Amino acid sequence: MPASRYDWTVSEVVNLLGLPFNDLLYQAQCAHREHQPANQIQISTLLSIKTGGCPEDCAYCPQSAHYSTGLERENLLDLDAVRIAAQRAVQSGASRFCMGAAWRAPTDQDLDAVMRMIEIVQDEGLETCVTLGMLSASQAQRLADCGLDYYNHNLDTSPEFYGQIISTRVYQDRIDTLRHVREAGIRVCCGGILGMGESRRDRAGLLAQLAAQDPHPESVPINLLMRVEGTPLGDAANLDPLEFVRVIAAARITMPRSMVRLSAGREEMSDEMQALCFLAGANSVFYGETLLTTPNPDMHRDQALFTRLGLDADMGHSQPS
Ligand code: SAM
Ligand code: DTB
Ligand code: SF4
Repeated sequence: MPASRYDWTVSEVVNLLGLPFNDLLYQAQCAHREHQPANQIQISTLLSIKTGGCPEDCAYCPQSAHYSTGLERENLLDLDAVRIAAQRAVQSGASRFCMGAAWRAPTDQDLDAVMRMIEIVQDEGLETCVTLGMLSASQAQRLADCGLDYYNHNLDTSPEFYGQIISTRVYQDRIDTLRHVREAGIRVCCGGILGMGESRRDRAGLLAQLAAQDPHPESVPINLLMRVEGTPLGDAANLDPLEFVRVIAAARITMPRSMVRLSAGREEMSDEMQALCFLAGANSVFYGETLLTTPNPDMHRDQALFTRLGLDADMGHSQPS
């Protein structure tokens, strides 16, 4: 088994993305079968524990206080609401429960509250993941001590395109948070967003940054932009669906041992496009009718898709008869 590489150059990834589609998918499928179970997908659910009113200006985000998106701002959820959502996630067959907060960075007090939520989710037997914004080394250590399994923090795009999307924090802040999380011994969930008007080279640049992390992030969420009216990217141009599939394939080839998650944007994808993404090496999805604030496919549609594709989605009750 070849060792994982951490030295992918942007040009090499551009070349991968430019391969004839069949050659690229063949290479990705070979990497997938060498390093991953061929027909299994992992299921995560999301819960927004603190919605809206975020001080950051991420141009894609409906939760930024800089834009009028009509989203109702909510305070931190109470513990009962978290317990009920976690129990629902168990019933739906999810293995991981990810809680997201619209913060630039949590205060130490915020962290106390989130740690109680993590314990509740652990009690339901789920893997835990949180995404709370930037973390200091000591905050990451506190989360590790409470047994958090994963921290999600995305690089979002290439270092070159980043400045056109976010001005309130820099790329290096993200790299620093990822280092704090890794050094605390928490597994890393880190990916990005496609369809924000970036070039192919930017998409390659994002993958090269992700694949430069040693070890690679255990989970790599690839989001297709959810265009939300009122955000600067509310009317971004469509991304060619086959280009999205190419990026999934290149993620699989460059990070063969990672879980590659088909994340935001599945609502707009046809079943056939999702099938191509699974063929290209995606082996995880967000499941449940909402992401954080925007819609996700109906659970029955997803179950039917997994059944049609013979994917073992670890959902107990949804296997084909
Ligand atoms: N506030 C924290 C932060 O940004 O680090 C955590 C929550 S934030 C909503 C988590 C991630 O969701 C972002 O990094 C971004 O990649 C993704 N995201 C947000 N809005 C999105 C959209 N409209 N379409 C696709 N992905 C989006
Ligand atoms: C990730 O990469 N995608 C998820 C999760 N990590 C936190 C969030 C997607 C959010 C899409 C926009 C929304 O629903 O507000
Ligand atoms: Fe805030 Fe996160 Fe949205 Fe950026 S992505 S505006 S940090 S909630």
